[in-house]
Amino acid sequence: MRGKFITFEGGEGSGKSTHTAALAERLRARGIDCVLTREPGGSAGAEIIRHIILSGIAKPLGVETETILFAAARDDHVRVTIEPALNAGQWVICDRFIDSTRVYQGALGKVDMKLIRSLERVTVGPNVPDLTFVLDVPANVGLARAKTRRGAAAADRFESEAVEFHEDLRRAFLVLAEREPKRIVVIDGRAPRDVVAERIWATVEERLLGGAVAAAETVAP
Ligand code: T5A
Repeated sequence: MRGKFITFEGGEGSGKSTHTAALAERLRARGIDCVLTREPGGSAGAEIIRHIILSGIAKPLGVETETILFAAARDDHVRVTIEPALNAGQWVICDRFIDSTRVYQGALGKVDMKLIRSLERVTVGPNVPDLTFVLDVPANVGLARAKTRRGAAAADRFESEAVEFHEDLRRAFLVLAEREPKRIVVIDGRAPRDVVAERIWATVEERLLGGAVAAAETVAP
């Protein structure tokens, strides 16, 4: 049986890396084989493109070119990592995916959504996420967390944008969630880590495991 595909979205420092890893660990503990991956990146070719984009060297080429670079990275990632895993019955947990392009390049970058949707059709095809979490935190909270985590390292291409840009990002993710409530679930990322993790797990149980894990845990000795 084909595996499930779960993506995590949200602003900088909203907790995506923390919670993709926590969910993968929890699924593995329940005997579900899963692949933990991220965008941009997640395959050898896509990691090279990640470096080009996040270093900022492609910024002078314009936002359309950056969008095409994200799409090229996604194409490699889907073909090499995501699709084979799903076809082999593994679950795939991905830190950022199509909604990041729709928000960063589409809503904020003003790239024509027709171009973005066309690129999605080519790169993603049928591999649309079964479930997407948007971790919602105020921009100042996320940026402060991201800054603490990176220590003395320089902010990347998008982290170094103004705080207003990050507030606009937050709103744009919430708009997407309103448009696709069947796929996208918003989680308040300000809550303590274990509370956020429990809310995510409860949603995965309800939406993708049909409550089966909860029932099994109730009867276990
Ligand atoms: N991008 C990406 C596009 O523009 N278009 C696209 O199509 C795609 C795919 C990727 C950049 O590329 C852009 C968006 C991004 O700007 P990245 O380096 O992968 O950049 O960085 P981000 O995805 O933004 O991830 P970050 O690493 O900044 O943040 P995370 O993963 O959301 O946060 P995380 O888990 O590392 O947590 C940050 C800190 O907060 C703590 C953690 O321990 C960590 O120290 N934390 C909490 N603290 C308190 N309470 C909680 N609940 C906490 N949860 C985590």
